[in-house]
Amino acid sequence: MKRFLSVFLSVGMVASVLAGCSGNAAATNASGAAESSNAATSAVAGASATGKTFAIVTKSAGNPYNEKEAEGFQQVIEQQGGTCIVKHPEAATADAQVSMIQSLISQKVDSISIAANDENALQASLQQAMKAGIKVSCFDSKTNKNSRQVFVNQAGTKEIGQALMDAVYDISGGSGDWAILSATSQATNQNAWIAAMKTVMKGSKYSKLNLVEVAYGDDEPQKSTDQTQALLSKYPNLKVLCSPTTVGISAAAKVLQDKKSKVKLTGLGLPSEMAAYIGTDADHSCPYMFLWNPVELGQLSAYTSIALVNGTLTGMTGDTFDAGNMDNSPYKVVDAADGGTEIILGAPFKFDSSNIDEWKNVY
Ligand code: RAM
Repeated sequence: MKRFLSVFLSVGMVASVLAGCSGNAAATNASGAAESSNAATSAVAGASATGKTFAIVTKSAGNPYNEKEAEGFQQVIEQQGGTCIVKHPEAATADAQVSMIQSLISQKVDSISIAANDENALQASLQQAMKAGIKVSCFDSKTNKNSRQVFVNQAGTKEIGQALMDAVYDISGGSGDWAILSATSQATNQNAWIAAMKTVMKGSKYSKLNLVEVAYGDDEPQKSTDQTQALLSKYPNLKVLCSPTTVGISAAAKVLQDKKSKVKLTGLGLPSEMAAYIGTDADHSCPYMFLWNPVELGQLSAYTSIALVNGTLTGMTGDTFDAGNMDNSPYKVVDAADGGTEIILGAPFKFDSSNIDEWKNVY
């Protein structure tokens, strides 16, 4: 079905409507209702996964976002006739991922798709995998360019940084103290988004905003809760908290809303976890937030892995490959900022009180 998507990159800055091309967070059908992305998979001619084994390694267990990614990945692999191995490390550490990679090499899987907990620490293991003939790609959070063939990126890093920075500007009224509650200090994706925000913040428009601290909740609910409370007591003039992690934002949303705090929240959150906190009145802690569709990110990673294994994709700039019914298919490999290559799923999508009810049951 043809889909229509409204993409708002940043409030007051850019609002664009892309017709017929979702491929990311928000697909709405012609009647405007949210549509599950599960229909995005379909058999791709010449892209069979039969007889092959495809592994997905997420950042950590117990994170619904990671489970959605794995769900999309598994759907496509199994639909195309392949065997899927899903691995969620207990904690979001590189060490935990290294032992999983080692065991996948011994199992002689055909491909590994990984959301890296550290940009450089997986290099030796992933290079060993590639030397053994295993196809290696990243999704969500990348390794360095020497440790992967291609990165499946959820949205442009600069676009995410711009959307978040404009949200902080808008929600704070353009001035005052604000803080970031991130995931782990080594997470490549959060670090890239934070760096992108800091670049945007250099613009004179943002000169009255004061970033007081970047705190780390390690994508653990309790630690994220504790870090939020610590920020509130350390910075009495805090106006806005920005959490570019679904685990951090939902923990912070609860703390702020329960306390009836005046501090407002934005960042990257799952609609299903954030619906109770979204709203512009004093009773809600988060006026609006952004995300993309994690199920579709997993699906695109699966199509990428299948194409790598079948040799229809090498990961070089300019390569294109078929991704079933996904809305931006065929996808194209482009240059990434780190000198490697990437495939971009789509654009960040804004969730606010006007559309959160439509999305909260989708992901
Ligand atoms: C958390 C994870 C994930 C990130 C999302 C936005 O679930 O850190 O890597 O992409 O938040």
